[in-house]
Amino acid sequence: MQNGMSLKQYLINQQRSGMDIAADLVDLICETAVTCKEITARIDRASLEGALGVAGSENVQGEEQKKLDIITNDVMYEHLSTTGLLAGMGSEEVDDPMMIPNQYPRGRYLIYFDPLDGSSNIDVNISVGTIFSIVEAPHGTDTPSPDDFHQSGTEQIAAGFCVYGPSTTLVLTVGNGVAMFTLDRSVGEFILVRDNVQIPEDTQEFAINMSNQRFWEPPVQKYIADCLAGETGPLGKRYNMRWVASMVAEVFRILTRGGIFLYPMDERIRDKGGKLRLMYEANPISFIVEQAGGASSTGRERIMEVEARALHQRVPVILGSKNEVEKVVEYHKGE
Ligand code: P6P
Repeated sequence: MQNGMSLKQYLINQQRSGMDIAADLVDLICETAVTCKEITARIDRASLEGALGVAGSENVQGEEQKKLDIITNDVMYEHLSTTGLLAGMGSEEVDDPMMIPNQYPRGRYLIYFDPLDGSSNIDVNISVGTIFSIVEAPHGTDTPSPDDFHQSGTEQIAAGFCVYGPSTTLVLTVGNGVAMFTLDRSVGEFILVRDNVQIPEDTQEFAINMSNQRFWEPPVQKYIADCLAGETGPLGKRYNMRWVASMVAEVFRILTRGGIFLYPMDERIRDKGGKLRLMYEANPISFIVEQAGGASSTGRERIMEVEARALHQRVPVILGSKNEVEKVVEYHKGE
């Protein structure tokens, strides 16, 4: 570990610098990091233990669940339930909010998570990740109602994701910038590798699933067409494209070198509100992106201000380099 700062040391320093981070929140973030360490170990062994492939079930979205979707969800629920720090949990993989078993004490936070984002990539060995978002349970309850889980993105007090790639790296914000911690497997600690991460305000790289082009709304169709027009087009510059089909991998790249990620409204899923989920994908990622100087919008409103009405609510997502996101918002104003 040498001189590397651990995750807990970073959080203690945040407290010392005057950030209002309660001791039980520090503990919850550290315990969530422990689940990420177990998940990375399960992923490493998955092909050796017959844990790849489909589970034979569907999630609330009607999406086929992978065995690792279930395994990682159970890792997080079972570990975090015992901490005495939570009043409840919401997971992409479970239809209803999850309560804390009676044999364990309860705490004052709610956590939302996508335990394995990008799991369609797991069988082909492409980066996946865990996304989490933490809010205080409303009116201090430790027996939250389903409506108590409907918290807007601005209520978040911490958010993060762990990308399981060539390295296992945790990205975290507690509302005072964004930091990155790489797992040092030799000591089993997440070690600070970057602090005060800033997304470049401009970019020439977009990430979108082009195969859906014919289903997009006109503003996104026009924006992407203008990107593809290159130097002689309306945007006057050549664009590159990336699409990993794993949001955490796209966002990690954007945090590192800039870019814009779009999963826009699609005519096929308009009745569902979009593809990506607000509570445990769009909101936590938006908190991180905004804390890194970027922007995150549905195209028509700031994602973190979208009214939360359901645990598995879905939204269009356009996020990344601030000036590029603002361009796409302007295309929507012109519609
Ligand atoms: P598509 C993964 O399933 C996910 O939720 C995001 O991580 C990713 O950006 C998107 O869906 C990929 O969608 O249509 O390319 O499979």
